[in-house]
Amino acid sequence: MTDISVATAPLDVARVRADFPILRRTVNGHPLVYLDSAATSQKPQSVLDATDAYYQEHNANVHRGVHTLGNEATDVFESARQRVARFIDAPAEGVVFLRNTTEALNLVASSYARELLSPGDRIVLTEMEHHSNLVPWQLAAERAGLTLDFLSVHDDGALDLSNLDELLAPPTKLISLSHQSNVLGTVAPLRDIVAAAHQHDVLVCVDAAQSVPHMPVSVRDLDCDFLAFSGHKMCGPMGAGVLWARPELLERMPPFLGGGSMILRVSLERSSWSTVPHKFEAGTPDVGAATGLAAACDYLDAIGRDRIHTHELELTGHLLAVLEEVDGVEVYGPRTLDDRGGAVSFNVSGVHAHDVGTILDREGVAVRAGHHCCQPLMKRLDVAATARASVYLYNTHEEIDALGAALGEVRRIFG
Ligand code: 7TS
Repeated sequence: MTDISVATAPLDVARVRADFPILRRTVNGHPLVYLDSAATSQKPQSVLDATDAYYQEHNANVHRGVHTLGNEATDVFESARQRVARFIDAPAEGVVFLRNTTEALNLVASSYARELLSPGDRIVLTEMEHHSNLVPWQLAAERAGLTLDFLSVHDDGALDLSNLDELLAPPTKLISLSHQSNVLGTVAPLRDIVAAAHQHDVLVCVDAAQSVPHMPVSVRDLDCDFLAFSGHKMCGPMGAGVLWARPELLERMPPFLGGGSMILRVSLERSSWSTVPHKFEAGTPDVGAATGLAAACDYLDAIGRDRIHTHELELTGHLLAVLEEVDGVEVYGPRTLDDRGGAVSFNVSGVHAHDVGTILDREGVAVRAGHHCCQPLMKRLDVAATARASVYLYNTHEEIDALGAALGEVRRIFG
């Protein structure tokens, strides 16, 4: 298993920051304060180097060559698969390389829900899902005659589990939910939900886009059936996403895309499929991105995910305190650190979130503003949009103070 042992010394942020070239730049005459890692993280030099080294030293297409480079590229790609599996403490044959979380969830919705479920079967989601964990299920439901139902969200941002057993009863076949909300930061009590779901023979699909980068996540421990995440949110390059699924489920699922690399035999009339997980990897994969993702796993584990998580919670506590001090700021989501991570949404009264984001940018502070691909959650919160600050291992307490000062500027401009 990967080194996710309990961290002892605090994280050395200055050393971490030195690993990220982009953090040296300025924005609008100010040092960059990057508080948008929930959208995508920045990349350390070791990840950039690993991707470069792949192209400079090994580049060839995979799974087809008899030549040396082809074999090296295949080794690099397959060892990246092993590395990612270790990172999430899961069997490697369940790791499918895709582009991102969105593609991974579409694969489950298309090849499992649409193909293997029956009309009338139910899928349960929550009110706080990213569109990536909602729209694919809507498409599958429409095409296969499935129904959707939803866990709701309490005013404090926690999931309302009071009717969980009712929702997991027949005809429910699968529940899919985010481990950590990208808007509210809420962390779902997944172990309890998985245990309850399995008692009802309901499969669990976890959208781990906002958890795998930030805390130790063990598939074996969670005991989930599907887990999706994006390499670009965990210091890896864009273009490498992961679906982990129980291999026996992947065996039963028909292919998602057809083409090269995913077949065993092809005649003009019909084809048979390659083994799992290759059956789901049609066409030339992004080997460079997979290599970078493996380097990102090394990078995060060398620091220690417990240590990263602790650092982020300290920053989040500071962030919540700073936001509370600014006049007219409303924070959405849990106020305590017990069940939350470092994505914090807020609004400044009387100021549109986009204006907040634009003024913060003038001060060099990057936050996201909008509906965060969670329009149903915006409706639940009764807001059109929010501003969102999200922290990662390279952020400092001084940067949180810089956000506070820049919000003071927002207040000054809008009186
Ligand atoms: N699920 C969650 C919980 C997410 O936060 C995101 C991206 C996705 C799925 C989709 O990830 P992708 O890599 O396939 O695009 N979230 C955000 C965000 O909060 N701001 O920009 C992207």
